[in-house]
Amino acid sequence: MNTIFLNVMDIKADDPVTFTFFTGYMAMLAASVFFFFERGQVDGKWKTSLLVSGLITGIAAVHYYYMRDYFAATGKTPVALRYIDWTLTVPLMCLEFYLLLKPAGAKSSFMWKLIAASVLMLVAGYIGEAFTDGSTAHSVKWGVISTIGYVYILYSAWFGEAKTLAASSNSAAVAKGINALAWFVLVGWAIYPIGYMAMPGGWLSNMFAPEDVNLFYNLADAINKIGFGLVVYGIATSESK
Ligand SMILES: *C/C=C(C)/C=C/C=C(C)/C=C/C1=C(C)CCCC1(C)C
Repeated sequence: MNTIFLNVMDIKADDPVTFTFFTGYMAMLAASVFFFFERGQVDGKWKTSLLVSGLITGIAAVHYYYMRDYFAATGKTPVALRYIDWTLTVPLMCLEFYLLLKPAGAKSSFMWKLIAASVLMLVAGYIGEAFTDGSTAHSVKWGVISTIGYVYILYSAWFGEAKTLAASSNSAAVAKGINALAWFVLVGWAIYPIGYMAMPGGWLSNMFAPEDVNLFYNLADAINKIGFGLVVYGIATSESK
């Protein structure tokens, strides 16, 4: 096991992937500080949700710290670190849905179904990326299996259990917030499969360089992790007045 040394002198000004790794790291860190401090300003029942928002961006910040250096030092895509991050943060995003909908009657089985779907999505995606033989067949097979998990979460947010629970919630702020999260899952999360298709063997691989996968993932992570947290923050502050 070799230690990776990052020489900041080697960072080039015209390298957008490194740029987004550095800004991504700083944005995640700043967002965590914000959510942790603001936690003191909201009513008791919202404190766990804000804590989870801060944990999501905080876990991402630590992974970005390593991914950024890994990429700057090697020029390679940090697949393992990326998926370790997602394995922790995506289930926490499922937990956010559950915490918001618990007052409306959400059972823990609702949360576990979302988490199971997210694990299927991530394990299949990891096999697709980490064990690629460079073929389109491999990339498409695992991409399709992963999409089954994604579609389950999407369905729950737009038409399924999450939607039904939000409609029966007697809080307008919660209903609006769940709707905002559903949009993040539809639009923000859709950036990931596009990035996946840019990898060698992927459907868009002739349009992108292999390292461009990181541009999509870094952008999507900032939008989704900070965005999710801000939606939760918005609900909590409007309900704490
Ligand atoms: C904070 C990290 C988040 C919200 C990560 C979300 C990741 C996805 C929605 C990934 C989805 C994928 C597919 C739907 C198919 C191709 C493989 C993945 C894993 C990139």
